[in-house]
Amino acid sequence: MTAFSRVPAQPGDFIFDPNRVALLIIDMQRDFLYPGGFGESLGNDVALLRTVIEPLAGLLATARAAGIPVIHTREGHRPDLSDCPPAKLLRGDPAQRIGDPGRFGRILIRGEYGHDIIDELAPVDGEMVIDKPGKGAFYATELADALADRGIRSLLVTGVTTEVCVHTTVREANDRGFECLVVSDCVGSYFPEFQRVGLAMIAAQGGIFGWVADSAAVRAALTSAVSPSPAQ
Ligand code: C5J
Repeated sequence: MTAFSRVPAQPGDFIFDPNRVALLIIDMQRDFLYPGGFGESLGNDVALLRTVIEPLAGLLATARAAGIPVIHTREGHRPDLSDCPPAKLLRGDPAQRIGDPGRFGRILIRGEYGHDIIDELAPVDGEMVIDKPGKGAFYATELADALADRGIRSLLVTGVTTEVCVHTTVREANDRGFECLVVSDCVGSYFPEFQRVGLAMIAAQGGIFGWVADSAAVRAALTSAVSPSPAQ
């Protein structure tokens, strides 16, 4: 018989099967989070994103200890930009386009230093890394197949940025029938207002896109899911 786990959340308890849940870490890349990277060069305050690192490192450690599958994503493109639609390439600051040289290598190009995941959350053996050309992690990637292969039905969603790649991915997942819990202190935005509203939008209208809870609540549920029975 399956023992379900429960996280106190908005708009109500998030109930999941610990054998069918994964931790999804969206785009925790150097270029978005490190001082001097692409994000900062566009005038953003990376300190707002960096608040995510410590709680997410804690949640990642708990997930690894609990044996929960961990999937990392990276936003970026092939060096020849063949997977970057002109509509995306031409957007933003003309002086800093995707593929242009940046402080940490060519901006958002696979294989460049800035494109890779921050050292603090570096994937370990056995963890999947999905390279995605879009904002959503399902678009033009192997994510749907990977989740199906592992029997995953519920996602603990973390990473950056809340209103862009996290939101797009949660909406894609929701439409595909996954139950998503967005971990409030493990997602971040360069814009405090977008962070607040982005989280509110997930849980609004009875959880129109999913659930929201903080990492302490999620870690408690993951830890108790693997605690040995006191009767043994
Ligand atoms: C952005 C992302 N903000 N990972 N990417 O362009 O949210």
